[in-house]
Amino acid sequence: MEKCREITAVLIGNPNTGKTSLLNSLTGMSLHVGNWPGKTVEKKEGRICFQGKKIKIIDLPGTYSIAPYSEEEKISHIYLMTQKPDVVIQTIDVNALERNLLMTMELLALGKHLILAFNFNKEAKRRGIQVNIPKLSAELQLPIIRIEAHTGENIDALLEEVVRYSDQKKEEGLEEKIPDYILNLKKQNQAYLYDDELTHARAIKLIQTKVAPYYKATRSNQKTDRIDAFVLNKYTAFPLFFLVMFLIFKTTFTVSTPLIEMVDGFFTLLGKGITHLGLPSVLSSFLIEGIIGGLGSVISFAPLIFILFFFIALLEDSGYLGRSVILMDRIFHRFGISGRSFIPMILGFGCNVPAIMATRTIKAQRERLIAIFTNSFMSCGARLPVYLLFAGIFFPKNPGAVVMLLYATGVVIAFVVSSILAKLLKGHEEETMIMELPPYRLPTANNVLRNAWFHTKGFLRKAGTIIFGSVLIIWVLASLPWGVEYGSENSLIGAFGKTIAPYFKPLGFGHWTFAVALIFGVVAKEVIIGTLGTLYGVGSEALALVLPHHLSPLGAISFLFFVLLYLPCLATIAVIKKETNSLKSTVLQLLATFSLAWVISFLIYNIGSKLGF
Ligand SMILES: Nc1nc2c(ncn2[C@@H]2O[C@H](COP(=O)(O)OP(=O)(O)OP(=O)(O)O)[C@@H](O)[C@H]2O)c(=O)[nH]1
Ligand SMILES: [Mg+2]
Repeated sequence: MEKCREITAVLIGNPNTGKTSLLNSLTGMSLHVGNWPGKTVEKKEGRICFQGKKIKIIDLPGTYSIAPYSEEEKISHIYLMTQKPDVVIQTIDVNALERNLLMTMELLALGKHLILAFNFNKEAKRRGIQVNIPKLSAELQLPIIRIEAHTGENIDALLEEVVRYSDQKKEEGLEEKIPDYILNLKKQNQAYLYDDELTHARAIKLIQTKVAPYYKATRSNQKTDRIDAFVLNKYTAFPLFFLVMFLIFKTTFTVSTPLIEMVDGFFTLLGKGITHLGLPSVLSSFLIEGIIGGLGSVISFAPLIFILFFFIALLEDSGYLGRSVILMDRIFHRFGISGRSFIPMILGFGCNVPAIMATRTIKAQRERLIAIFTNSFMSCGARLPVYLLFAGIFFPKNPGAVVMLLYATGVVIAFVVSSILAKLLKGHEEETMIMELPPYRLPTANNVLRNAWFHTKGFLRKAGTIIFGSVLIIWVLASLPWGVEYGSENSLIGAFGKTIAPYFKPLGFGHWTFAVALIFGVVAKEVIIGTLGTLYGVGSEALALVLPHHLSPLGAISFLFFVLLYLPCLATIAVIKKETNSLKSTVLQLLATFSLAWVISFLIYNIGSKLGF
């Protein structure tokens, strides 16, 4: 038994020091990595085999101290206090050695078996930072391994150390090995190091004296300072920010449109090919309307998803997203919102699920609730295909402008609702913004592509599972009762749609197919396209011919605003429930967003009609 015992190694360290990158390199996983503090908000683990030993590696959210402040830091705190991993690997950013080592002291005081993984060595070297590793290692009485977490350089040496350490521990029964200097510190105060300011101050002093002789920093980070002088400048910061956002969306459309058309064309051809096969009509209807119509029209948007996430990863990895929080805090503060809500907002452009989880870094509960509540107004990637499809059909001259308008409206509504909620939910928990500015780094192709592919894969998987399932149900309901004309008003789904459709009539999209699409769209927003594709036929070409019969351009705009606002998808609803831990506030949120969507679409359609659009 003893032989197969698994070694547990846990990764801990300050935020943004490369823990998740290290886990990804070690295990080949694709967990979320980005250049801003607070990405990992959950405990994650991976397993590997090394030198015939099984090693379980656990990634924890980054934290500056073992004392818990926010939700995600609690996870690390609880883990350290309750679990006994064989080895603790602390990732350390050599560029901020002293601050990082402060946590080393806390870990030592807890009696953890510690290995230090020094990361960002190349960057430190460029900045003229020198550390005498052997001497420092001897002084701290701890093994230190230099690594490059995201390329995986030297991780074998780290693993060897892990194995050696855990073997040694077994042999010597090394329990609770606490160095004398920490014991002295502890003697002065029985409590944990972080509990008391005086001890904390002593710990800082101690670290400084321990590190100082072996550490030399000649230059500050001039490159980052120079870029910041422009990027965070009072005058240039905001125009630059909007320019960046504009370019991202513009490029996403321009690059993805021909690719989407290519995939779409392929499915159209496939559909035509199947028609010529002369299959039994049920089978050919299933293949053409169900699979290709429903699924194909969704899958053709895969290039869009890839490119969108490619850019979001670029924003994250370069360090721009991280510091734009500071920038946004200036505006947000005026509305009574924390600048920390900004990262979840931008992540919401990708997908609301991880975005809502990212609100865990917001410490004040009230602000966190507001951020969760308004996140679904940030238009996620799944809604984008719906916009593009409709905008392409109804506003072929300027689809980009329509899409931008939708995104902008989402952001404005998120703002207005946040500030109203901030006034309503009065509280004194105002959070002071202290956030470390990450340095600028050249994004690595590896990470950016991995990130984009990870999400595209997720999109395709979703297409293969929930979207496929929904489309299948729709196809069956559109074919029943047997003998009825496929997808007609007399089919089951037609009858179902027609009972709900009147509620949407005042909004300008009273045809039953839209009602059905919206209902099923709650499963996942892409299903809106899948439904229309299944009911009307293959590809955007076919939809371009049919949809204008049932919808005016104004109705289309009203429909798109409704899609933007009405209800989050099931996965998002589940995560809202989980994160707020309150059924009441989840239901309240759903009712509120639905009513808001209805009112806004109503106003758009009716005012628009009056104005003669
Ligand atoms: N140049 C360089 N960049 C790295 C290295 N390791 C990680 N990074 C980058 O540093 C950033 C932070 O990496 P993560 O792995 O997400 O850091 P983390 O410690 O998990 O951060 P939290 O989850 O927020 O605590 C990312 O942009 C990585 O691409 C490295 O060895 N060299
Ligand atoms: Mg992480």
